[in-house]
Amino acid sequence: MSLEKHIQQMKEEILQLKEKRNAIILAHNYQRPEIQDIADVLGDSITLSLAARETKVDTIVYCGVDVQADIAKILNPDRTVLLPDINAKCPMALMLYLHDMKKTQSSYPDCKTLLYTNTPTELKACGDCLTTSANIAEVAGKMEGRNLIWASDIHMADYVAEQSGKGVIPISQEVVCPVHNQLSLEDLMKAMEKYPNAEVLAHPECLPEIREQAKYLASTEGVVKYCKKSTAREFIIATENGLLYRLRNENPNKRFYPASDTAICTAMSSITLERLRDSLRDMKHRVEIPKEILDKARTAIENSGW
Ligand code: CIZ
Ligand code: SF4
Repeated sequence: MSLEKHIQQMKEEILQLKEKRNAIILAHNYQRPEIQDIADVLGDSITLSLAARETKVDTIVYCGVDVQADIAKILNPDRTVLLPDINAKCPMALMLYLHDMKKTQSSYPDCKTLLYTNTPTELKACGDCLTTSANIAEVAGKMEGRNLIWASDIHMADYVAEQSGKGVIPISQEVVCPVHNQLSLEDLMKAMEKYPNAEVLAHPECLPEIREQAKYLASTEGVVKYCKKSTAREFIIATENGLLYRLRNENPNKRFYPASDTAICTAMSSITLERLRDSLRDMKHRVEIPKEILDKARTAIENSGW
């Protein structure tokens, strides 16, 4: 069977199973093109979380990483939430430990704790608010106090400080997103030389020297909006390369180039059509969160005004 035929057959099976299970498919902007094509909703973690909260279907299939699928379950605990690959674990979230967070909280008892979406759920249950790169100014700005404890990426800690005007105390200096952290200035410079008219857009998880070159820093959803509105014709995108597919699809008259060919998140791309089909067929892998953790993590999300 040709590859196209195989993909077509997989998609048909998924659509039939989706109907049978009364399901919705949510896909993150970093997903593979074929997953983006079959999704009912495509977006960043906040867009997908809001869609998960609103939906009335029986089953939510979350094509993203584990800690994001957990948010869907937290916001809509009565629905079945499926993660097609049990190993789709965000490597950055795996670098965050509860004991580091608790230690920082006891050193700074007057500071509130802000967490990024991609943090383990047990940490969310012990924090005050939750943010994603799209709503940092809003969430951090509203939090009490001049200083905040920050549970996530150290490069994003700078961005939180810039956006909120507050002091930011990271729970660990070791935490980075390996995908954005390996985006080098050398690769970006090569792309800039090759495409001198292109505007550079970067995700706040990038290194400071990459962020300095960027005309605009934003979440994936922020980059999508910017490119739609901009009169520029060419863009160099410094984030996970899955986003390029959506940008090219939605802006057929503009050109998009990756800042690096190696910016691929293995956790995000581990979700394939086969795994999505198997997930709907076998109702796996169900996201289950102990009630006490779920309720506390939901309070942190509600405090954030999402
Ligand atoms: O919030 C998200 O979805 C992440 C992790 C990336 C982004 O900027 O969209
Ligand atoms: Fe985690 Fe980075 Fe992959 Fe996003 S791109 S899921 S933050 S490792």
